[in-house]
Parts: sequence; structure tokens; C-alpha cells
Amino acid sequence: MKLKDLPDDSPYTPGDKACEGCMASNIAINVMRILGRKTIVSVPPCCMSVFAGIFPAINWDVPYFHMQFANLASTITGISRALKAQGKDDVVVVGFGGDGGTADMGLQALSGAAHRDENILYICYNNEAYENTGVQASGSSPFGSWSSTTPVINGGTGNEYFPKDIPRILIAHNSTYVATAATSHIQDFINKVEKAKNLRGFRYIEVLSVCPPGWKVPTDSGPQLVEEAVDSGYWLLFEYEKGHLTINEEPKFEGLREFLSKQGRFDSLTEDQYQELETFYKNRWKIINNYQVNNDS
Ligand SMILES: Cc1ncc(C[n+]2csc(CCOP(=O)(O)OP(=O)(O)O)c2C)c(N)n1
Ligand SMILES: [Mg+2]
Repeated sequence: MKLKDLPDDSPYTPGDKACEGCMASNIAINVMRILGRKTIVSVPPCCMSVFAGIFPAINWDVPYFHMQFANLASTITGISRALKAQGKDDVVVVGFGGDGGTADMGLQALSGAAHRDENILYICYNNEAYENTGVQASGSSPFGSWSSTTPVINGGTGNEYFPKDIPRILIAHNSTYVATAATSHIQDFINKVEKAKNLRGFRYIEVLSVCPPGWKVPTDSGPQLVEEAVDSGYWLLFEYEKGHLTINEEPKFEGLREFLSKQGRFDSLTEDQYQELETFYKNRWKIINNYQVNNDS
């Protein structure tokens, strides 16, 4: 599907209660424009479950289940299996999870579903912290970043840990489809959601999601920051399908310092921390690039 053919209708209706400039809201609208109305949705506790409201003032215009933190993947597995028992194969069962719910609290259920190759689509909107409850660091938060649990006051240095690589963990499960996406590369984003919609088995897409209050950035800076994240190698774009990994956009490795310096959460970054970050992103790229190089060997 080309961008110009994207239907205006979204089963996630606009006009939610998300913060100004929230990218998660935009991701929900656009993913649902592609998935369409034969879709069942589940969302665990996270910003998205809050800003979409509660019944009857809710933005989901398709069947929707709000579940507990740890069991998004098992919830959508149950729905998917119930549909199978009814002989229905044309309904997409999708879960939208935040990075905290995905990389930390829901990881066990996610791993189980990936291992069993359950027929589900899991979209992780990664805003790199537990934003909804006041910006606590998650397993996806970047090294050196401020959060309310990794303070930079009183000699603190921000987050001491590097983010978990959930796509790579799921590739190691030999999952049916694992991809990363960015709203700046919208055709690539559409292609991936459409592909995932039409495949059967375990499908996972992780999308970078700028959170202006959590990242301490202006509310209109999200689209530009995502582009810079891809250019600088901070956010890689690739997809893994049937044992093959494809890199969709080679990072230019330009502008990492500028990208970080635009975000208040990195205000206290030292030069040593910056060097560590740069090395981390370059090494991660080498690992992913090797997956592609080794495809046919
Ligand atoms: C078991 C449990 N612990 C804690 C909470 C409180 N809680 C609700 S939303 C949330 C943050 C979720 O973070 P993430 O999954 O990254 O989504 P985001 O808020 O960033 O959109 C937390 C900690 C909860 N609902 N349930
Ligand atoms: Mg989050």
C-alpha cells in the first residue's frame, strides 16, 4: 500500500487525551489505518491505555481489551486461539505495548508467545521509559539518560545501563516476523505493518516513539528527532522474516551528538558517556549488519 492509498478511516479515532506531540497516539492512528476494522486490540497499563480513555468515551472503535501489565502477549494469544477454535482466520489480533510492558514486565509472556509462534501481532511503541507514571527508567532507556529513577542531581550520572535489544531477543526465538520502524520512514512503516497484517504466526514491530515530557523536548520536535535517530544510527531500521534479515536503511552515522544534545534528558551527559554511547550504537549496527551478511552462509 502506498502512502497516498492509506485510508482516512482509522479504527483508532483521533482526538484522544495524549500529551501534545505524543508520538504513540500518532502510531496508534496510523497502524490502525492499515490494519482496518477486522481487528481486535489489547493494551496493558501504559500511556496508550490512559489517553485512549475508558468506555464509552474511548478511541478504539473495534473490540478492545485492557489487560494487566505482565500479560499482554498471553491475552492476545488467548483471543487468537479462541478465534481459531471458531474457525476464523481473517481477524488481526494486535497488542500495543509500551517499552516497560514489553522489555521488562511482559517479557516472559512475550517470549512464550514467540517461542510457540502464536498467531499474534505485537506492536511495541518504544518511548524509552515508564512515561505514564512519571518517567521511570525501563529496560529500554538509553545509557546516560535522565529519568526520575536515574537522577542526575547529587552526583548522579543518569541511567547506568544500556537498553535491552528486544528485536534481537525475538530474532533469537526464530520468530516469524520481527521488525523495527520509524514514523520518519513512513513508506517503510506502512510496508512493515501491512506485511505483518498479512502474515500468520508471531509478528513483532517496534516503533520509536518520542515522548516530549519524558525526553524533555519541545512538543513539535518528534518527527525531526526520529529522522535524526535513524540517520545517526541511534535507531536501526531492519526486518527479519523467515530466517532472513534485511536492513531497510543504512545509518549515515551522522549527527548523534546533535541528536542527543537536543534532548533535555541527556543534559548531564559527560564526554566519556558520549563516547560509550557512540561505541554502543556502532557495535549494535555491526552485529545487525552481520546478520544480513550471514543470511545465506
Ligand atoms: C503490576 C503493575 N505495576 C505498575 C503499574 C503502574 N504503571 C502503570 S502504566 C506504567 C508505565 C508503563 O510504561 P511503558 O510500558 O513504557 O508505557 P508508557 O507509559 O511509557 O507508555 C506503570 C509503571 C501497573 N499498572 N501494574
Ligand atoms: Mg514507555
